[in-house]
This record gives sequence, structure tokens and C-alpha cells, in this order.
Amino acid sequence: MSDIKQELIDAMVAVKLPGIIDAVNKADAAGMPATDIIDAMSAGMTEVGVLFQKGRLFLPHVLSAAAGMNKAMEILGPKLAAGGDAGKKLGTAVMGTVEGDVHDIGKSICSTMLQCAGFEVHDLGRDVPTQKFIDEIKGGCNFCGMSALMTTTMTVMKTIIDITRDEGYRDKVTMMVGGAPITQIYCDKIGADIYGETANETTDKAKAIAGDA
Ligand code: B12
Repeated sequence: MSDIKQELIDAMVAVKLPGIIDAVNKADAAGMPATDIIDAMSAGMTEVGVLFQKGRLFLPHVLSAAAGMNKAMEILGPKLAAGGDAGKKLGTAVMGTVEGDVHDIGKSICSTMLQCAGFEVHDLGRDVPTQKFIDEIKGGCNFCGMSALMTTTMTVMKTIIDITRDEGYRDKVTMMVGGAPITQIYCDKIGADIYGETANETTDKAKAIAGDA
């Protein structure tokens, strides 16, 4: 692993906002692509989660790392947009974290990357009522991305897909699923179209379906 990537991960695990911002600026100045910086920070955030689970970090630490992640997206978002294909019009994508779930960092990263790739993104936010997803799908979006970070909320994705099928809209929309507990197996099991382990993978798969591979 490169030193810069490791420094980004270490800065996330140290959960100090100034340190995180310094590491992002340093990686950017060294020419590391924004997408790689985000991938490294996501790995750092996952590590924070592991330490939180082990009881070695506590809620304020997790919130501080989350703030660092959001700040990094503020810094990197314009760079992604500048180097991207935001004018392309690959289709409309609705994104949201499912009902009962407030985790939105990963979902927001996916939204930013899809937008930079040329999708028109309607980000519904977090804890999105199930009916809101259905209304957006009925409204004619091409892609619907659902994020869930908890085993207790991931089942909402199946509910939304089932309703879409029952109401005759399933074939009109590409359903994307993601979030830490989601796997390709779960994606297949609930009848979704795209599983994205990372924002990069999500964007590549959505572009391929939109005919822009
Ligand atoms: C940060 C965090 C929080 C923050 C969230 C801040 C925010 N604004 O998002 C706060 C502190 C608020 C929080 C709260 C809680 N949390 Co929390 N949290 C986390 C933590 C540490 C990191 C999540 C994260 O941001 N990862 C970094 C991002 C970049 O990764 P990501 O989300 O996976 O996203 C990537 C991919 O998954 C993918 N992706 C994501 N979304 C989508 C969508 C689509 C469509 C696609 C294709 C791809 C995709 O692309 C992303 C970028 O590459 C995880 C630990 C973990 N291992 O995940 C626990 C974790 C998810 N939390 C957990 C829990 C239990 C909670 C609480 C219930 C705690 C409590 N007791 O109060 C509450 C939840 C309340 C609620 N109703 O939602 C558990 C869930 C356990 C379970 N049952 O499954 C975890 C796993 C921690 C643990 N091990 O116990 N949490």
C-alpha cells in the first residue's frame, strides 16, 4: 500500500478533523486522484467502525471521523466534477438511505460520483420513507439506488422492489443496492440489478447499463 493511502487511513483512524483535512490536502497535492482518496478514506471509516465495535473508539470518535469524511467530500466534490462528465445526461438516478436508517456517508459519496459521471441525481437523503422511493420510481427515474447500513433495515430494499414489481414498474427502473451489510448474493436474492461494493464500482456498473461503459 502506498504511504499516502496509509496516511489517509491513519488520519481517519486518529479521528481528528484537522489531521483528516491535512491528509486529504496532502494526497491531493501529490496528485492522487480524488476517487482514490475517497476509496482510502472509506477504508479508514470502515476501520473506525471495527474499532468502534471492539469498544476501542466511542460514538464521539465515529462522529468526528464522519465529519472528516463529509469535509473531504466538500474539498474533493468540485475536483470530481471538474474532471468528470457531469454534462453527459446518462439518465436520472434517485438515491436514498432506506427508512429507519440514518447512515448516509457512503450513499452521499455514490450520489456525488454518479453526478460527476453524468447522471442527474435526486438525492432523497437518509431515513427516506418507502413511499417516497415508490413515488420517484413512478415519476420515471431510470435508476433507483438504495443504501442500508444495518441488518435491521436492509430488508426494506426487498419491500421496495416487491412493491415496484406488484405495481408494474419494475422493468422500467434499474434497482441498485449497497451499504456495508449488502452483498452480491443479497442483491440477487431480492431481485435488484446492481450491487456496488464501492462508489467507483457502482458508477462503473450504472454507466455500463446506461450504455457508457
Ligand atoms: C459512521 C457510522 C455511524 C454514524 C452515521 C453518520 C452518517 N451521517 O452516516 C452514526 C454515529 C450516526 C451512527 C449511528 C448508528 N449506528 Co452506525 N456506523 C457507522 C460506521 C462506523 C461507519 C459507516 C460508514 O459511514 N462507512 C463508510 C462508508 C464510506 O462506507 P459505506 O457506507 O459502506 O458505503 C460504501 C459502500 O457500502 C457503497 N454504498 C453505500 N451506499 C450505497 C448505495 C448504493 C445504491 C450502492 C450501489 C452502493 C452503496 O459505496 C460506499 C462508498 O464506497 C458503521 C461501521 C461499518 N463497518 O459500516 C456503523 C454501523 C453501521 N452502525 C451501527 C449501528 C448499530 C448504529 C446505531 C443503531 C447505533 C446506536 N446504537 O445508536 C445508530 C443507527 C441509528 C439509525 N437509526 O440509523 C452498526 C450496524 C449493525 C447492524 N445491525 O447491522 C454498525 C455496523 C457498527 C457496528 N459494528 O456495530 N453510525
